[in-house]
Formats: sequence, structure tokens, C-alpha cells
Amino acid sequence: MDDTVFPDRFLWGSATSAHQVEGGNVNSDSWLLEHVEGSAFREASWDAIDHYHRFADDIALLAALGLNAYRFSLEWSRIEPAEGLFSQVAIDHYRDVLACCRAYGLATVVTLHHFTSPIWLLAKNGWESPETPGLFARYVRRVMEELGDLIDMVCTMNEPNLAWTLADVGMAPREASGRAVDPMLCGCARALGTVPEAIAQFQFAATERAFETKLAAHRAAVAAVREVCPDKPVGWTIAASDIVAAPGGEQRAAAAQEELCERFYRASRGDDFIGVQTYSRTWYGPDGPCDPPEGCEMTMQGEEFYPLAVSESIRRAYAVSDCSILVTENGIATEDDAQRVRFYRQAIGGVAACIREGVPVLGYIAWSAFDNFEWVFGYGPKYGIIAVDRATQRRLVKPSALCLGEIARTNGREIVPATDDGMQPGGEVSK
Ligand code: IFM
Repeated sequence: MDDTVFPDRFLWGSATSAHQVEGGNVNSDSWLLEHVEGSAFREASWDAIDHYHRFADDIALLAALGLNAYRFSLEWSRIEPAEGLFSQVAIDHYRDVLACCRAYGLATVVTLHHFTSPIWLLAKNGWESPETPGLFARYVRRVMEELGDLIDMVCTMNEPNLAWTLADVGMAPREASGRAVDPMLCGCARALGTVPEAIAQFQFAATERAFETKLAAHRAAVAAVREVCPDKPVGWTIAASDIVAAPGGEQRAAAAQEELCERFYRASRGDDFIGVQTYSRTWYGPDGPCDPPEGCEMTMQGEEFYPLAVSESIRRAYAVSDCSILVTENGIATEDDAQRVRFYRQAIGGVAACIREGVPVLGYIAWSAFDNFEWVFGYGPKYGIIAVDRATQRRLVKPSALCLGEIARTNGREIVPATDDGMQPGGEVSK
């Protein structure tokens, strides 16, 4: 096919988040969780991939591939390391990062909160405190005043809904009282001189109060962004699971779809876009998440290899929210980069099909630019299109990075939209 279905100025990018790549993020609550007695983290983040010091070379590399956008996050705990104390040095650092993106022609998609919060916020009841929306909005306002001129799109927060996905697999208690039996949260409470019930960390707080707090914080942040920089598109990014029912699991799947995704999509109405982040589809039986059908191709994170999950999520998020869609994360954990190339080609074929159906998709951002710190799983899972030897911090471009760069340079001209019948030939780059 000659013509591309992708609109002009479609964003083709890759993403990181501060804590996963910067290194030395000592004022963040994740750093604390990584080091407390009882920690669930397989290893600590330590130097990560030293993106904090190497950002200029990293950004140059991403631009050289042919990508035109970079999504990254600002670290609240660096910018406001103590309550009310803003670090001009940290703000200036992020100004340099943004200016570097501009110099290389990369659009900047900036996440203001990607899982980590300052330790001082966690010590005062974190994402269940009625004070948090106001404190978050104060930080957002300051950032937009200082950096807004260099930011192209704003994501207020990343995956506010993840905690409920974790709750479904027993990794996050649904009631604050459940924290009293979680060794890591108990260790954290001891370190902070408080009770485990009060440890409402962003990723692990799956209570109704946490839902309300995140929602209020998002709304307050959107208002702050619009007041300071009225022309900047703003939204949040959702872990958009493609939930499917195994036999007998229809009711449970519908309930999960509502709790994990749809109430967040509804809450996005009125935003400028919604960030869709999908990796696979999740099967639900009568008792909750269950294994995919036997014989499925799997990823190294134990998920089904199912690239068209992203297009399913796009359709659903759009239908419920009526917002433009930005794919802010999509990718696969694998040591086999040929599998990743296959994944991207098919997934992007699915995105093309959505655009052809009339869904306003603004861009496609792959997760991740680099192999990095995958939270409790440490450095094991490989999501990157660029590998990193952490002993030398040398970067190594994988074929998947070249493939995405080529797709970006040609604005997806050779991408074949996936077909409606569930087949996945779409996305193969025709030779
Ligand atoms: O690494 C994470 C990212 O921080 C949030 N979305 C999912 C990714 C892969 O698990």
C-alpha cells in the first residue's frame, strides 16, 4: 500500500520514567520501599541506567533512530525534596532535558507523576490524604510555570488504576487494614514512625479513598495546567487492560473491566486526550485472573503474546471517554528481539485499523526506550528497544529500535491495518 493511514504530525516515540532510568532517586518513596525490611523488590534501583547524567546522548540516540517524540517523567521528589521546598537545580535539570529534546526535534510528552512520590508525602498518608490533591496541584503549577513553554503534551499521572490490577492478583490490599500483614508496608511504616494502615503508596493503594484522592489530584492538576498553559493538551495515562472472559468468567470479567478501566475512562471525559497503555490481554475466570488458553505464545513476564490488545483498548477507551487517544505505552518484555519486532509491527497494524475506523489517535509511544528498572521485578524484564550494559552503561541499539525508527521516518507508510476478523497479518512491513 502506498498511502499511510497515519495523520500528519503523528507522534512516534518511546518512553521512560524518571525512577526507572535516572538513578540515585533517594528522596522518592520507591527508594524507601526498595530498602526497607520485608521489601518485595527483587533488587534496588541504585544507579539505574544513569539517564540523569546521560540524557543528552540518550536523546540524541532516540532522535537518530528517526523517532519524533520522547515521553519521560519529572521526578516530584527531586523537584520538591522537602514539603514546600522547591529545588531550582532540579527544575533547571529538567529544563536542560526538555531543551535537548527540542534541539533534536523531539516532541515532549511529559508525565508529572509516574508512580513515585516524595517520601514526605508518603509519611503523611500519601494517596489517601485529603491534602494530597492540593499538594500535587501546587507542584504541577510550579512545574508548568517554570517548564511549560518547552512541554508539548502533559500527562498528569501514570496508571492511577494499576493498584486495582495488583489487588486482583493479591499484590495490593483493597482495605487499609490489609496493610498490617504486608511485610514491606510494615517495614515502611516502621521506617517512617507511623502505622502500616497509613502507608498509601501510589502503586499499592487500592482503597476507595485512594481512588477518590487520585481522581481529585488529577482534576486539580488538569485545572492547574490549563490555568498556567491553556494551550497544552493534558490528560492522564491508564493501564488499559484488554480484559476477556474465560468460560464462566463473564460476570467477573465485566466487574473487572468496570473497576480497573471504565470508571477511569469515564473520569477522563473533558480531558484533551487519554493515554492508553496496554501490553497483553488478561483472561478472567469465575474467581478472577486466570491463565490464557493452553498453547498460547507467552512473553518473559508470563503474559500472552497478543499485539492486538492495544487496538481493543483504544476502541474501548475512546468509546467510553470520547477523548482523543495517545498510545503512551505499548511493548513486550522479551529477550528475543525478533519477537519484539513482530509484536510492534502487528500492534501498529492494530492502531492503523483504529485510525481507519475513525478513532482520533494522536501518536504511538513504545515502552520502553531502554531496558530499565521494572519495579518489584528489578532489572530482569527486558522491555527496551535499546539494551544497556549496566556495568559500563553502554547502550546497544536493538533491531526493534531500527524497525520503529523506520516506521516513524515513513509515517507508517508500509503498515497494513489489521483486519477486522481478529487475524493478525496487519502490521507486517511489506517488502
Ligand atoms: O515499566 C512499567 C511502567 O512503569 C508502567 N507501565 C507498565 C510498564 C511495564 O510493566
